[in-house]
Amino acid sequence: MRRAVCPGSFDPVHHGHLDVVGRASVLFDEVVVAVGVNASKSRLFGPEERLAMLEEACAAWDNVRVDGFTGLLTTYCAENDVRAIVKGLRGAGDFEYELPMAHMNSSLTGVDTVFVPTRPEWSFLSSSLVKEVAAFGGDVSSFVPAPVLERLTARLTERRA
Ligand code: COD
Repeated sequence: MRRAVCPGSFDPVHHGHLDVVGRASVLFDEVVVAVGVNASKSRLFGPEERLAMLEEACAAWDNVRVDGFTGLLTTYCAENDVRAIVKGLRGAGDFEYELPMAHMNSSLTGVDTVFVPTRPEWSFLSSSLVKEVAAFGGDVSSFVPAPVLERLTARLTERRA
């Protein structure tokens, strides 16, 4: 069984993330979308909410499941027999950011990272931009699944109240 992990904060999940998950599901027998903590980012949604949004968004793929993790990604990979970490690369900036993490993860436990180029149509997309645009009333409906849009709108309305 070739099991891979697509890790991220997914705060919230958007179509760029999902495109990478779908392509990973073709390359590997099983894909775990692992919701972790990026200590350098502030969050809009709690872990349970991010998991719920991903479960809904990934339901159509038979070989994709969603899980949460805390601590090191490499520990999660070792404990769950994960052979590869799959990451999407939007451009040179992502490569500069991701390469040291890939080397660090490999040097810790030997787990390899597979990079896939993001689709051009999603290459500008990030959860941070989606949140910023939505917070100022911009239309982000083409960037996130409909249930995510609903939760995002509700959360931002709560925050404004
Ligand atoms: N199109 C396609 N793919 C995309 C796009 C896009 N537009 N945007 C992002 N992605 C992909 C990238 O591969 C990205 O890595 C992934 O989706 C997740 O993105 P985010 O922004 O949700 O997630 P991050 O970068 O905040 O997640 C970072 C982790 C939580 C994976 C990382 O911090 C981590 O591994 N933390 C655990 C602690 C750890 O092990 N630290 C040591 C690292 S060496």
